[in-house]
Amino acid sequence: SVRPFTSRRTCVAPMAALSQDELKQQAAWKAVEYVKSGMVVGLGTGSTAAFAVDRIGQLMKEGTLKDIIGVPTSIRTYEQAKSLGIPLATLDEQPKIDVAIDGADEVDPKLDVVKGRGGALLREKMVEMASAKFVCIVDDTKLVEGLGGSKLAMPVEIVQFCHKYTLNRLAALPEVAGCQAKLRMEGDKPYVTDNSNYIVDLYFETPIKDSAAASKAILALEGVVDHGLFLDMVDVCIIAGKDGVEVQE
Ligand code: ABF
Repeated sequence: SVRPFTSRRTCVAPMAALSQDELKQQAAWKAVEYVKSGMVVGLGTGSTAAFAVDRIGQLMKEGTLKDIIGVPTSIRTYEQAKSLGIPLATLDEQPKIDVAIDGADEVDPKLDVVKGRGGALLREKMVEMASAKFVCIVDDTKLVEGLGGSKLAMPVEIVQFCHKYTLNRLAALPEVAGCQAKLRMEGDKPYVTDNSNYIVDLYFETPIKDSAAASKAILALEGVVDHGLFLDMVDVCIIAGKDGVEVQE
């Protein structure tokens, strides 16, 4: 189902020559304004989301935020949130999330996004689909005209069983024609996700023509668990750039 999309844009003041990390922090802190005491909060993964998790921990410590329950999207985030003293739950225990905050690898003008270069796409998608509001936070280097357009990876999580077979079938899909499919490695071994699966990274020369068709075709392959196309999922996108922080919803 397609979520309603409105185009309110808010820009806050320009920020003098901030580093990319400072921009990520600006976006993250702005996103944490959506978190209110008593909420169940989806906690994203990656360097941008980590700033949001830190901020939530800090506001809880100060007493500004109370009775927060965090639902982490990766083991990494679980450990970060635990070290900050944020009470945690799983989706089994808290199936309804008020707001989720997470980064992305690419954002297109419709606010469709590619996620999962950090390897946490499956848990991220489960948590963000369960959220009443998904707030996506990026610096403006993540903006693309079309998904796949950054020439960086679009990840697909697959089961380990006969992964070469699945990789070849992925590469042969007409919906992603022309892409290069590569098994993600960590040293000389395949990268293993938190769910004990592998990742195939798809690289595109030109943006994906029809991302909804690509999403459907990829998901229909046996052996595929999920992919990094997050379509019609973002409710609010916070983009930090040298001209300020822009909120799109
Ligand atoms: C998560 O972290 C992922 O979905 C995405 O792959 C990555 C973005 O990382 P970073 O914020 O470090 O650029 O949000």
